[in-house]
Amino acid sequence: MPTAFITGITGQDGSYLAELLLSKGYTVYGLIRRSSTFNTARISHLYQDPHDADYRLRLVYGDMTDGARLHALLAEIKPDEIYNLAAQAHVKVSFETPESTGDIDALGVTRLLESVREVCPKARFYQAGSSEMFGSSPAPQNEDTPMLPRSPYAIAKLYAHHMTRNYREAYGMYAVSGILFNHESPRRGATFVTRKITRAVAAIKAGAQDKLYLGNLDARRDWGFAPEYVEGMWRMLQAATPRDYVLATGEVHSVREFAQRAFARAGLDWQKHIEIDPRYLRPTEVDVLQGDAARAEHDLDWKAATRFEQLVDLMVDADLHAQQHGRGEFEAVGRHF
Ligand code: NAP
Ligand code: F7E
Repeated sequence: MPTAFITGITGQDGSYLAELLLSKGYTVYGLIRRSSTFNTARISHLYQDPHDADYRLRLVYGDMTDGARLHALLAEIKPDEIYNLAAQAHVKVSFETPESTGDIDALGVTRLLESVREVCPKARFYQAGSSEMFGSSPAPQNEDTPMLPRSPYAIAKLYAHHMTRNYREAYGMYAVSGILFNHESPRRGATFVTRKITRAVAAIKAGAQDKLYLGNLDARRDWGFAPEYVEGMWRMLQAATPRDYVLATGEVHSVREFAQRAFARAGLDWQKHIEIDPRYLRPTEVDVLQGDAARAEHDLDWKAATRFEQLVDLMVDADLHAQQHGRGEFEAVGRHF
């Protein structure tokens, strides 16, 4: 069975991808960072004792800023597939930390690609590209839409996107960049707007909180369900020819609409609880992202299934459940979500 190497395995997407690949029989190596607190809550339900007979989830320490370590790991593991999901993934934070965001999200990819070229050039490489790269380009956006990034995060991702293409064209490597629109789940990080809203709804419903402070309610996004998007990543690496693909639902909603639906799901009036705090505004905003995933549907038979209302409801329900049972940020979700 194949061996995969996942960077960013402790993140939302990494945890779903690890589940998917393990269920297909892969041996999965996951890169984790040393941290003074546990950062493995999203994959704790997948943990295996190294002495297990079927020990297929193997966690290894490293960092995207440490090229020597990445090189040594690839030389040792010799993976068949590499999924580069590690990133400083928060757009607003990237305005405060542009240099380290570039180091991890842009140069980190070059470190990895160089090592792949040197030690395992036949490995198939997936780069986690982002719809943020389109920035201010008019919607709907597809693979041919010009990219006009509007944040240090998006600019770093665009560098990585072009590097991935360049390694494919210059060295004939199977390297692809998935241009993924926003995808969410009960495992979404708590400071991204969807999860920030659904966690607040649960806390307000329980009487533990009264107000939710947000930034731009007019921003519009194309929100899909994360487990379906990691399936798309896998399909990109199984195709006969390496190509870059957009993954999106094609449906667009505002932050306001997300909040309205989320509060209503819990029987609450959003207008009584939401206040605007300018600290959550971005120096340059991306107003509307709406993807056209026709190429992925045609070539990969991939199509987003979960619609906006279902997504909001399942995220609210998971956070209400977690709140009621006094569970931690990701404990309530386990294998189910
Ligand atoms: P996430 O939940 O924020 O996870 C990010 C992962 O990267 C975590 O495992 C994190 O480790 C790891 N990481 C951060 N800095 C690192 C470093 N210096 N070295 C090694 N690992 C590092 O993000 P996500 O939502 O799963 O997104 C996965 C990828 O897809 C990211 O590259 C993101 O930019 C991209 N993307 C996401 C979306 C989306 O809507 N979710 C859309 C388009 C593209 P810790 O747990 O230790 O922090
Ligand atoms: O913001 C607005 C904010 O932080 C969505 C990442 O996964 O998707 C994500 O980036 C919108 C923006 O995600 C708050 O201004 C309002 O317009 O949830 P977000 P994002 O910036 O779209 C892309 C595709 C990625 O690649 C990224 O890695 O919501 N907004 N009020 C707010 N956003 C946040 N975070 N917090 C607020 O209070």
